[in-house]
Amino acid sequence: MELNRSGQLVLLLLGEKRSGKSSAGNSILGRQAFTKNTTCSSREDSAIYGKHVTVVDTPGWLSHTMTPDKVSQEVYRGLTLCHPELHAILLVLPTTSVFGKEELRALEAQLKMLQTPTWHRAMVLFTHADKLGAKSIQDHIKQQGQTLHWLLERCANRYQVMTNCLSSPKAQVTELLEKIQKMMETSSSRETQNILYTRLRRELGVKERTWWGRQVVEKTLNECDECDGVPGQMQQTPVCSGLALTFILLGRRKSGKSSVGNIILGREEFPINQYRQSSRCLVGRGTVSG
Ligand SMILES: Nc1nc2c(ncn2[C@@H]2O[C@H](COP(=O)(O)OP(=O)(O)OP(=O)(O)O)[C@@H](O)[C@H]2O)c(=O)[nH]1
Ligand SMILES: [Mg+2]
Repeated sequence: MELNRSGQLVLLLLGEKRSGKSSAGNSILGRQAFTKNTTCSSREDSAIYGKHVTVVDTPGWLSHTMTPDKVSQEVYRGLTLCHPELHAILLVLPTTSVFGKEELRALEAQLKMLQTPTWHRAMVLFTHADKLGAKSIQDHIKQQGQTLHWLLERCANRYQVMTNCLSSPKAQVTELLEKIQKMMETSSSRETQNILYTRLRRELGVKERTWWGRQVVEKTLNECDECDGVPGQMQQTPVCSGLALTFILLGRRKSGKSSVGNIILGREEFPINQYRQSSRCLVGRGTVSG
């Protein structure tokens, strides 16, 4: 299996206490590398399909009571153990418990403390897959609430199931590594896009501009990744309901934004006046081709 050019893969396991992180680390590495009841972060390696795989295990946080500072510090130290480069963050969730708002808040608080872009390399790892019985993981996800759906959306719907028992299916580890490889390819093409975009801006001599006295700093997509997702904002954020699409029209004066908006919506939603320019942002909604 082709993993990455350097042939090395570094994975970080994060999650609530007793979610199955150490056991998942052992399943991935194919040996008893980590012991139960983790109090300190540690890294262990194995050769898998001829590739050097490093797993960093961390102690779990608590969602329903205050996580001790020592645990948060160890989670952060886990990140520092991910050298030369962190390739994937596995957010470990047991299929045996509900992932509600409190759990999401605790997860986001810990991710924030890491102060590193997360979502473009995050994947949900569902442990205790054996306890699903006849139920499929898709059914499990469907039965869980909006919070899990939101988390999966944040992870671009990347997830893997895992049974961490003696009889754990080897195929689950192979599938996981394949999904991580695909995720790395996608995020590296995004990074390439960012580099090209920055180079183009430089070549065109586009300077950063000041708006309302504030410097508009060019952010990479990865940095922007971190700007949203505050749990308290969940209700205020418009949720895309299946087929809804949202566009924002940006451009210089008289470039035809309002006209384009009208063409898309198929009606005169945005006033067009040859002599007066738009001075406020407007929102229009409509049904287009169903
Ligand atoms: N049946 C079953 N048990 C599991 C599975 N994964 C973990 N366990 C059990 O769940 C318990 C907790 O697993 P750990 O791997 O120690 O969980 P952890 O997240 O590392 O826990 P902390 O280090 O305390 O945060 C252990 O008793 C494991 O044997 C699984 O997929 N199936
Ligand atoms: Mg552990």
